[in-house]
Amino acid sequence: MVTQATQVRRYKHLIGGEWVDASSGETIPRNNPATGEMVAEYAAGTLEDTRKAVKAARAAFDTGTWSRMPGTERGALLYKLAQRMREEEADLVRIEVEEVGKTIRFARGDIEGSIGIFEYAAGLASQVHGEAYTNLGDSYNATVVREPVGVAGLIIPWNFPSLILAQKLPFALAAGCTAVVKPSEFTSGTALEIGRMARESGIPDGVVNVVTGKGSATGQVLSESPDVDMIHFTGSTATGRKVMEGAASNVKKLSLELGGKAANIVFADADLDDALDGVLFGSYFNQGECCVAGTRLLVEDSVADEFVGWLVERSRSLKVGDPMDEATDIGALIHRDHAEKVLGYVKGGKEQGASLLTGGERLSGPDHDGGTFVAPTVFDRVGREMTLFRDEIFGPVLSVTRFRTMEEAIELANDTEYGLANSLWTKDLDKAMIVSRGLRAGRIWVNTTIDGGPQLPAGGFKASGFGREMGAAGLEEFTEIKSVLYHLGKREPTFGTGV
Ligand code: TXE
Repeated sequence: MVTQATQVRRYKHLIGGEWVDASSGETIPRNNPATGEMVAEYAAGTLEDTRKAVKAARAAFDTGTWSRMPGTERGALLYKLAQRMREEEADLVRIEVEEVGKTIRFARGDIEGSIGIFEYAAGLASQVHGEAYTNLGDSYNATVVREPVGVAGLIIPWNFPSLILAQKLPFALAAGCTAVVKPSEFTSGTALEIGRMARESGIPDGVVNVVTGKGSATGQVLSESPDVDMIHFTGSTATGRKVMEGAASNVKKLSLELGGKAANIVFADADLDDALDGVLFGSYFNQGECCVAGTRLLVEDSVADEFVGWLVERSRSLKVGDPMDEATDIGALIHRDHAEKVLGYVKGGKEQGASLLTGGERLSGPDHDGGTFVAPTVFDRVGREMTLFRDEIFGPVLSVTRFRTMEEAIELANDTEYGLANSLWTKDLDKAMIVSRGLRAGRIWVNTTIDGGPQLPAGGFKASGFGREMGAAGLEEFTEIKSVLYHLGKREPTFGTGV
């Protein structure tokens, strides 16, 4: 039996410090993907609601109460917000489990990670600084300063609602920006709760606004609004393109974290136990609904048969089901249509000649009825021309491709339009360095996967987007650079000096 929720959470938008219904009066229900029961209801945002939120963020920015507050004070308020999140950690975890379908074990990791990122970004608020140049000659001094971009539109997807919010919001606030947050219409709960906690922590009204609803009615309006100075977006490459088109209206600054198709490269000389655990985690973590999921296993031919045998055995032993059960490894996919899409890729893989070794079906029975559970799936003999190798599947589907040389492994890993992340497993230091240098992706993990801390920037090469989240670079995204040149003493005249 899958654990049922306690009560339905009913939310409004958070605009200018007030809780506001959608102007249409309409709402969007959210059903727990593991049980089918309704767990939350969000305001169905409209163009009018979104404009109102932008106006509130604009006013809060233009008054300077936040942007000109000393960095140490902004940092202290952000730190206080992180502590509020810690006090309500258990509730935030439960919301993520019920709205996303992810397992409680990993939801806890997400919320703890989010709090850690808020704390890290709080420290950065007092670190924003520039440069001074005194080498321009006797008549000049110059400073290069960083200023907040202004109003930031933060568009968040459904797979890591709080973690991806944490990769954007505290960095925007630390830089001195104000924000309109647009969470996914499937998973808006934690963004609204964190918005509430921001107010309770003393962050001034209008600095954090949260408007919920469909992307076409809210996210698109944010992208097009002339009063929004920047969009920081995470989501699909297709929607990212729409955001770029919308942003062309006032040539606003953009940071886009889009799709991925990461490889896990396993060399014969690796610690194969570690690699096996990493490959399982990399492909099935968060049901495979992860932009950096290591969905393509590239394995050295000499160990491939043995390694794939273990992989299949371990995949079959994973516990798929009740996300509230501490022992569960894989929860429910986000919604029915998405599960259908994933199963469509399974069908396509079979038709294209890949060999299905395990999984490939939707699970049913007393532990799974009412939920969108898909069994962990392994395909062997996947060729680079196959859709399984090329498309972002975003489900628990792993494809196996064999290689013979290091050069071939690098070339296969790079043979994708995406470039978000890759992992490699080897005990040979030269190989680790040469391969990581050759891989065209924003994040490389050596002998680990989907790992790290808030100090490390994340983002993509190629069609995975541009701009970075986290680290000092994550803060800099939310700043503009201004150079100020000071002339000292009387200027030499420029006109009227000709003979
Ligand atoms: O994403 P969308 P969807 C990939 C993954 C998944 C696919 C589709 O492959 O199967 O995308 O998921 C908002 N203007 N990723 O359709 O549409 C939307 O409301 C502005 C990868 O759910 O990209 C949500 O808040 N915003 C990814 C956010 O964009 C718009 C994570 C993301 O939704 C909009 C999620 C518009 N016109 C899915 N339309 C990753 N990189 O982690 C929608 N949105």
